[in-house]
Amino acid sequence: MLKIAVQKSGRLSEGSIDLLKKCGLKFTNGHNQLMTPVQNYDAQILFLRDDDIPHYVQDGVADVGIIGENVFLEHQANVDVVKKLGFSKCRVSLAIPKNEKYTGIDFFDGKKIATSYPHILKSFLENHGLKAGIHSISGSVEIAPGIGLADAIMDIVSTGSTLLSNGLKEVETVLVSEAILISSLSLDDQQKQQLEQLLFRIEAVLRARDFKYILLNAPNDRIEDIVSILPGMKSPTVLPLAESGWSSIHSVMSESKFWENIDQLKNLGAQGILIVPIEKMVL
Ligand code: PRT
Ligand code: ZN
Repeated sequence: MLKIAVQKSGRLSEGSIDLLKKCGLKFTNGHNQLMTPVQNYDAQILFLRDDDIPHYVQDGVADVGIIGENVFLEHQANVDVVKKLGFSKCRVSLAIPKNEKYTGIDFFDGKKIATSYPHILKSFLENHGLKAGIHSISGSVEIAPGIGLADAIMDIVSTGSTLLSNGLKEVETVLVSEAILISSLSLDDQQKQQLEQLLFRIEAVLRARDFKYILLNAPNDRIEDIVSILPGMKSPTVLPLAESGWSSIHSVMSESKFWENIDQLKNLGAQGILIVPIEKMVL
């Protein structure tokens, strides 16, 4: 039995539940529940506050969990980081009032900085040989300079609009973060095997997110040139069309690579180009 902890409600919930469901786990979403069984797998989903997950996994209340890297680094629990999951991306940054002149990192020496991440801030300051006062507050960090509580803040930034609307500017990125899968150090053999299975499925889902299935039609005398820029999983599939002299070419490539190569494909005579999402991808 594998107990999987996810955030009950917040910015990680949807991505975590979506990922587990795409891995084939069937369960009901836990709006009013703390725990739900997985109907088709020997596992339970625990719905918790994200801050509690690192220590629950360390203490064996849960066996694995999905949290932000920022929360993992702040809580310093003794757990394994198994995999970066590619969603809930953000950065933890230092910000100062927008009218202040930023003179570089020494700006923070002797200043007061408000944050919900005192450990991360402490080690950042130590690494840079800076001495600053740390005001640890649990929410609405961005209002601290405006009410005279601090000279600067360190907080999560995603689009930057919260900083902007509070008259602040981002001046240093302390770390970049995304959702990660963590696991307990004391899994039994069966749980280790289950984690391997889960990881195999997660990797198939994540790989599929980056790649697209591409279908296009091409004149037969251009197949070689087109195939040379379409990598495919092994090599592209080429099938004859009903119209003689033409073929359909099928391939798999990353979406960004596709956009880089689209003009070249068209110049080589590719027509009727279709880009289709891939559900799972196993190598
Ligand atoms: O209740 P619980 O303790 O479980 O949740 P929480 O309130 O502590 O966390 P939550 O749900 O806000 O965030 C969970 C995780 O999502 C964080 O630990 C990050 O890893 C990640 N994440 C990604 C974010 C953001 N993006 C984000 N934008 N966490 C918070 N924010 C905040 C940010 O602090 C700012 O105040 O959203 C606000 C808007 O950001 P901008 O820059 O887009 O304006
Ligand atoms: Zn939290």
